[in-house]
Amino acid sequence: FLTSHHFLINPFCCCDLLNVTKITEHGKKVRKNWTSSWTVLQGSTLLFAKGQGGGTSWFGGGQSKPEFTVDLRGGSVDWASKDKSSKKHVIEVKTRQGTELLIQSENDVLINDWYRALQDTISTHVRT
Ligand code: I3S
Repeated sequence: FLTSHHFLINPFCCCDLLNVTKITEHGKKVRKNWTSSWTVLQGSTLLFAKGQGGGTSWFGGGQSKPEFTVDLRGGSVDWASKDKSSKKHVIEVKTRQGTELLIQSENDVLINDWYRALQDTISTHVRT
């Protein structure tokens, strides 16, 4: 759901509440800060919007501007190694811009779907 200048998250799209943290920004390590974020994949862009507790208010509130977006083109996606996090089901996303993110959910079916979707996106957009 796009306007000319901003990505907006359509409340009726399929997005999932996932645990997300940056671990590296512009190639520099940053302190982990796990937050619960609505996560959406739009084309080759991954968008995150802050989760608001119950979710009902968020859905009732119309569109929400994303907290941050990540361009997946030229990036990579992998399962995070044990030293990156003690949590289960952690995906590590690396962008060409030098950002590294961890994405996690306790729901292994959900996280496997996300892993596949991210892999597909990266391989589809690899040459663009
Ligand atoms: O990789 P780390 O530093 O062990 O990550 C843990 C910390 O960020 C911790 O917060 P503080 O050390 O800032 O209090 C978090 O609460 C943990 O969740 C982090 O580790 P996991 O293994 O959950 O990603």
